[in-house]
Amino acid sequence: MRVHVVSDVHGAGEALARAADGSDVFVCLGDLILFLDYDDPSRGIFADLFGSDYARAYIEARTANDFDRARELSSAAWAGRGIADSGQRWTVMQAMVEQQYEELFAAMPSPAVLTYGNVDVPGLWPQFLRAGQTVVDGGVVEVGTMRWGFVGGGLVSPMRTPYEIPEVDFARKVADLEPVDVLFTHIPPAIADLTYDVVARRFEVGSLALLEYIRDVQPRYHLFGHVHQPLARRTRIGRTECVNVGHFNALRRPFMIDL
Ligand SMILES: [Mn+2]
Repeated sequence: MRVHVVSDVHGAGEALARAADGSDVFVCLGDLILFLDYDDPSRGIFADLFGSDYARAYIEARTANDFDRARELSSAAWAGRGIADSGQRWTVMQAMVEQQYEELFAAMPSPAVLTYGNVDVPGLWPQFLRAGQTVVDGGVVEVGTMRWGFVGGGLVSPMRTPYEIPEVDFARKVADLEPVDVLFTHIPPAIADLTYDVVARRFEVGSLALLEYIRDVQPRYHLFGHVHQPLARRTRIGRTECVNVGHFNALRRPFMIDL
């Protein structure tokens, strides 16, 4: 069975529309929204709102891991639009997120099995999902003779993305997952080679609960995304092959595997 998997779509709707071509099953591991494009500062919600010069400065601050500076820039930009409180900010942002979801779910192949990334707003998905697009977050689907498990979302981080879950809640979702043949998540297990981003030069947050699950259950594969430029694309934990399926927004092609 030929399976195509994408993750970290970040606004790449045109490529997404073709991503299932030639596959038997299509899987999307989330991060549909594009707030900031580190490779092209003219794309994304922040550039649309405040211009690409602002986006460039904001990206610089975040790349330097200077989150105080990033927050200052963001406060100043919102103040410049006369918007002070975070509720009002979210009203403006939500409209732009909805616009992106409108385009991305129109491009999203169907049938598809999906889970959320950390740069997603789960509460907005139901109004955009099409027939045949199934969302699984903390659950198992049977595909042929295989059991596939899905756990969505990210962990709390300094990036303050929209769907970050406290470690204890994420661990509960993982612990409640029955044994599976293939594990699909947005984030990697907590292994330094898999969580370190060599371009951003920082560790993203990986999950100890996933590491523990893989050691116990030993699925054939663990497929995930989240780390856009990882030190290692893959590693093995016992019998489990752990693979980062790649940054779809940059690669514009799916990860392909026969299962
Ligand atoms: Mn991402």
